[in-house]
Amino acid sequence: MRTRDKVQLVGVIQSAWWFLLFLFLLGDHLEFAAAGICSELISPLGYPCEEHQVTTTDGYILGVQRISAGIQGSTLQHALPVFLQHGVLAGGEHWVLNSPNESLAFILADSGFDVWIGSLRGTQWSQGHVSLTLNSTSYWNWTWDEHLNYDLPAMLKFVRDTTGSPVKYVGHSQGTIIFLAGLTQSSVTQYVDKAALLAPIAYLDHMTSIVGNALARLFLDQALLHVGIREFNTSSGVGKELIDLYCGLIPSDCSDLLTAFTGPNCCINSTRLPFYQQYEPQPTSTKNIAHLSQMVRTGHFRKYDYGLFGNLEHYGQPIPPAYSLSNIPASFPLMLAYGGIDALADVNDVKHLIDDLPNPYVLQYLPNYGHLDYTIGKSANRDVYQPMIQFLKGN
Ligand SMILES: *[C@@H]1O[C@H](CO)[C@@H](O)[C@H](O)[C@H]1NC(C)=O
Ligand SMILES: *[C@@H]1O[C@H](CO)[C@@H](O)[C@H](O)[C@H]1NC(C)=O
Ligand SMILES: *[C@@H]1O[C@H](CO)[C@@H](O)[C@H](O)[C@H]1NC(C)=O
Ligand SMILES: *[C@@H]1O[C@H](CO)[C@@H](O)[C@H](O)[C@H]1NC(C)=O
Ligand SMILES: CC(=O)N[C@H]1CO[C@H](CO)[C@@H](O)[C@@H]1O
Repeated sequence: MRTRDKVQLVGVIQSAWWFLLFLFLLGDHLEFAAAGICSELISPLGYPCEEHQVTTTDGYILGVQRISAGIQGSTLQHALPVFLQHGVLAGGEHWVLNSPNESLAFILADSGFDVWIGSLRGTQWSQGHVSLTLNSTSYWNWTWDEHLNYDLPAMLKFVRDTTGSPVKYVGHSQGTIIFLAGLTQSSVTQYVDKAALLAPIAYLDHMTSIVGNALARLFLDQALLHVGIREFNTSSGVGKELIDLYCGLIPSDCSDLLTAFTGPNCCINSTRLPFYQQYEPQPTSTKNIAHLSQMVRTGHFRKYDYGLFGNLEHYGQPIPPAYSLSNIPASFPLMLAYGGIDALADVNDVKHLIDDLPNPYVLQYLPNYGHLDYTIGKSANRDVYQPMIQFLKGN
């Protein structure tokens, strides 16, 4: 081979190598870009955003995002860490679905908080596991008891350890169920020193959501018997059958799955529904839907009911243990914000919850608010977030 040919060959190999490296890096980059709340919903708006992964002691790998500064001139020095916990059929994206002046995560960042966003196991952002695959029945074998016992402490400990400060907690819907249950057994107070609960839930027996009631009262036990423990995904399986049935019954409502589950709202921007539905409803486990349905049917705030023999085996008693709200420390700074037309956190159930608490805490009632107005409502900033920020920052 002549020297010139050799040089050309080396050049070709080098170019090919660079090209492969380029593809590899691009592939890596694309995979990252396709996978994260930061790259899809936060960074494009100009906010600094970090993706983190937290592994629970039972092996679930959860996505956690940090918005480490606002874009309106706030600094991070002495910023209070605040952790945002979404509800069921939503994920961490729920806090950043609207414009920066409407979405709680951005508003908090612009108000000087160090914002952390959690996503519970099973949601699009938290589907990893150290050994189980998504299509195994064991992967989906959990309810909000496990969100409380594994996901929440893993994420809160991570935020507390990373920031070195106690954390402020903001939960919505199921994010309030697990926090209230956590307060009854002191498993969250080692990480959290103040909490605001939006659309708070401990009791569900007055819930008026049509789909929720259908799930709880008609179909779910049978469905569970037929399919075993599984993912509850509104695009497939039991979830899809339920939605198809609902759409058959109330076709005019069918384009709006979010409100089908959560009932009416005062202040949702309906032109954004197609955008919300690119992300939600998020998956959960069928077993978790069964646990929520148990709350609807029984009116109790208890652990998952395995049936008489299962309960004896799991809990050493015939009925599942109660989360006793009177155990919550009376001195814990807690704010509850609830709405008059909320179909999930029904006013009667919230009043029952408040009656059972050892202290009335800080209450905010908005007669015209529904379940999703607290998170994706156009006016939540003025009506809810500004008073809540005063509460979170106050002594
Ligand atoms: C489950 O998923 C894994 C990887 O995600 C795949 O290799 C396997 O074939 C799947 N098993 C079934 C039964 O679908
Ligand atoms: C699901 O979890 C329960 C309780 O932890 C356990 O008894 C059962 O064997 C598990 N089932 C599967 C399929 O993993
Ligand atoms: C839900 O089910 C659909 C259809 O089977 C599937 O394409 C999708 O990936 C599932 N969603 C999640 C987040 O698992
Ligand atoms: C409502 O949503 C549309 C479409 O995303 C958007 O252009 C508009 O600014 C939104 N209005 C408000 C008040 O957020
Ligand atoms: C209350 C308020 O200022 N809302 C504005 C937030 O931003 C959107 C989109 O930029 C505007 O349409 C709202 O009027």
